[in-house]
Amino acid sequence: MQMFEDKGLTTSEVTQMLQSLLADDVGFASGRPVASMSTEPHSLGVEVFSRSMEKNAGRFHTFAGSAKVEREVIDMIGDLLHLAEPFGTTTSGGTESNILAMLSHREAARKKTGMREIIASKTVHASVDKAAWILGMKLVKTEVDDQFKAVPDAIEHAIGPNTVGIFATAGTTYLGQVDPIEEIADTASKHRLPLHIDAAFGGFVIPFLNDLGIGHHAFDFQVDGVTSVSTDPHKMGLGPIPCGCILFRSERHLKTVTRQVPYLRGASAFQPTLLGTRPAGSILGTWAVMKHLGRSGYRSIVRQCMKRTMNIKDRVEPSSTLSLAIQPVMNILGIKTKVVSLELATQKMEDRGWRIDLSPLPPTMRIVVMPHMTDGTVNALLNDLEEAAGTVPSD
Ligand code: 0PR
Repeated sequence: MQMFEDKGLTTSEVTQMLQSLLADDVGFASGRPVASMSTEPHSLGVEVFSRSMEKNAGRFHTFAGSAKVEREVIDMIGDLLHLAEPFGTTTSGGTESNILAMLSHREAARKKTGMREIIASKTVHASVDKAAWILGMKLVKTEVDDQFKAVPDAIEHAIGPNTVGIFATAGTTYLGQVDPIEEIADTASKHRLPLHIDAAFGGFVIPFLNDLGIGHHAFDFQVDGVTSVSTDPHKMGLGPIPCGCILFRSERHLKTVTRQVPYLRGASAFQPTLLGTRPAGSILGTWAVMKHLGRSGYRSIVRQCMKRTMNIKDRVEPSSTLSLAIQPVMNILGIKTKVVSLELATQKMEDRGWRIDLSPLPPTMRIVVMPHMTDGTVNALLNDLEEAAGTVPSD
């Protein structure tokens, strides 16, 4: 059988085939993905996106209305992250944002010769390694403390003649930890280095934790010395995939990542993104979701996720077979096993249909309490976790 046949199939044949192929997907509605940082996008965003499929955000000269909407998304996120006049762009997600941030560090230090270096703690997301690899730069990784936070002194100590920038994280992938941004920013300012904050996950969580009095984290443009911040509407922003965003404090930084496309006109001619053709629909969907939910909508979503996070904590802490790596800072938990190996417990959970990550730093099962996790899911998850962690292997 040819893979790409000459004669096309009917729409209903195609739909049926696709349905059977997709039977292996574990959708959010099942409640089973419990380590994902994305979730079921808000229905309004899905509706807007599905009506905007033809719109190309790489062609803002043609889609000038979509360009205005992107501007409003940037301005809303700027407002959320304490930057009155943001310079930035939406992106395809946290990876592209980190590549752009590192590119801006490299380009701002063009005069430096030799292998340019970026400093970040070892809890930085894998996309930062990818960025250094792509950009031909060296990522110098520093130690973390016993709470898995970056150590400012270690960062300062790692600064050398080839250092061109620093990365820190607000909401680490591993444990949802927030690095000591203020102290790192002091170091960055002292050494006149740009500082990027990866708030891919935390950007749509921390401001609301602060509002709710659950956290007190200064992590964004409120902190002098922070030069760029990235956050992803397609994670806790409930926007449709793909939608990330990076903001720079000054136009100078945005310019360093902007290229001219000579054959395009007007708004399309200057592109600060890695991608050319890119969906405007997910940007429009994100705009709609942000407008519809408002800050109060996100606050209640974060409150709900934190309530469920604390329910998990309250059951894990007294357990004789499970323990927590750290006290949860946001809606992410790292769970350790006391009796059976982590690998075995994780495998047992996978066998039961759960989609859990085995996280290396520290070795834990990683749970992200996203809005698609209901009280029922949390309860079922914990029942299975207790069982999976409670049986000693008989060998
Ligand atoms: N920065 C941080 C702090 C992140 O956690 C992530 C994604 C990124 C950047 C990259 O974002 P994009 O994926 O949008 O490019 N973190 C998780 C990841 O490593 C998200 C995740 C984790 C998704 C587990 C699914 C999953 O099962 O992909």
